[in-house]
Amino acid sequence: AAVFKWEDPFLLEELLTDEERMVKESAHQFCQERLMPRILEANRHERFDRSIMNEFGDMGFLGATLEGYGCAGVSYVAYGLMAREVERVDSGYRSAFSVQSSLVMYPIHAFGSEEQKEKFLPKLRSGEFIGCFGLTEPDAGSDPSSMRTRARKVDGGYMVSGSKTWITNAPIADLAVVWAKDDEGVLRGFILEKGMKGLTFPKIEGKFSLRASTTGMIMMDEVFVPEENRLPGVKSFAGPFSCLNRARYGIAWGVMGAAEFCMHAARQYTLDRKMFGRPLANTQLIQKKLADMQTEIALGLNAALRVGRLFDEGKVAPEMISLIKRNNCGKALDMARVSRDMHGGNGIVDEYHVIRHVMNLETVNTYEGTHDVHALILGRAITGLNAFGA
Ligand code: TGC
Ligand code: FAD
Repeated sequence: AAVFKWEDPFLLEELLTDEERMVKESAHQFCQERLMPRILEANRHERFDRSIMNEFGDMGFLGATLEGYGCAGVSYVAYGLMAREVERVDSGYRSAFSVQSSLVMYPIHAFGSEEQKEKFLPKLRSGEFIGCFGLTEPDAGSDPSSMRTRARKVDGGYMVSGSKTWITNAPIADLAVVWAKDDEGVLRGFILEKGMKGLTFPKIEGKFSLRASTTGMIMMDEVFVPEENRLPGVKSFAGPFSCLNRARYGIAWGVMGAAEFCMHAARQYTLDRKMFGRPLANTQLIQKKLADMQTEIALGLNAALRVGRLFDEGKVAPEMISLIKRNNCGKALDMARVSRDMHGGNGIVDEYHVIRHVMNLETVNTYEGTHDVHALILGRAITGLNAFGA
């Protein structure tokens, strides 16, 4: 007879290849054994342990979908499974993993020269180098095309000036992939290296969200960037957006990991806790909340798997990614809030971990295109009318 597994209602596990199942299991074990014990203190003290990047490297997580340069060359589904396991622990750790893989290594692999690939990819893959991605500016968030950062052509390279903000990993970065417009207004991508004159990475303090991830700015005051550090394969926003497609796809999986943590915690807590003479889980309202969570997680994971398969078949459209990024982030945030409520007063204490997921998911719902911006991307596809600008 067919079985119903409450934690995997549609038997998603059976839809994975042997390699993907292995990736998932080793990622799960690593994240639970190595990351979970550190997260409470890291979040309390706003600390990112730099050695986590080396450990990600040792696990083969960094740039895992890429071919060559020591990268693992696994499927996009396997990449999604890694994101899910990392974010089951913390969205900040998943951020560090996504940025390095999808926003730094991918563009160097896709748009870089052979020399750039050989110089940077092996060290990024191992975690010896940390990279960051500078698109957002203080006055250009949802609308990156209004950016002010400029790359003026000079002898032997470019003078880059401007500022980027909300940049994950910037304060600990060895290099930054920075997007800037040239003299003709054409978008270009550059690899800026720590130590270049005029380049600084100030830290943003006081975040209530993603506290275990370091966030900062990239300040560029007439930074000379030699021609050999320009990404030769990019000359439009299609470049950075193709990086975002990959990161957004990983986020759609990742947030389901955070949601699963919150649901499992709420289930256990309400089984254990008695109120009015019986376990909380033995009440109709609590069971309805658990059923809602189980449903959203099952739908969200199966949608992410479908998009992952299409990615691997070369048939993914950006709108598919907008749909799952938007829905899975919004639903995960709702579920984390409900789980927090089900934990009562304990729900606000970091030792139960749920409030940390609530706080983190506020950011995840906003970065990589806000919940509403992805609605507008879908709205444009549905109606043929562009609600963004003029
Ligand atoms: P639009 O006219 O739509 O497009 C301009 C050019 O880009 C192409 N394009 C895409 N290509 C590939 N994938 C996509 N998803 C693409 N979307 C657009 C398009 O075909 C066109 O190409 P070409 O060659 O004809 O020039 O541009 P628009 O200015 O109207 O765009 C509007 C909008 C709102 C969709 C876009 O600006 C947007 O996505 N805004 C959101 C900004 C955003 O997501 N920022 C993320 C910053 S990075 C980040 O948050 C990292 S956090 C990571 C972490 O810590 O985990
Ligand atoms: P705004 O664009 O000012 O939006 C404010 C509000 O207005 C939102 O609710 C939005 O949905 C809404 N809105 C905007 N336009 C419209 C419209 N046309 N119609 C209706 N509503 C609209 N960026 C990077 O480049 N690299 C990184 O590594 C990175 N890491 C980040 C890490 C963290 C912790 C955070 C918080 C952000 C990070 N970001 C990064 C930036 C992130 O991508 C932006 O915050 C995001 O794109 C939104 O931009 P904004 O914050 O300027 O908000």
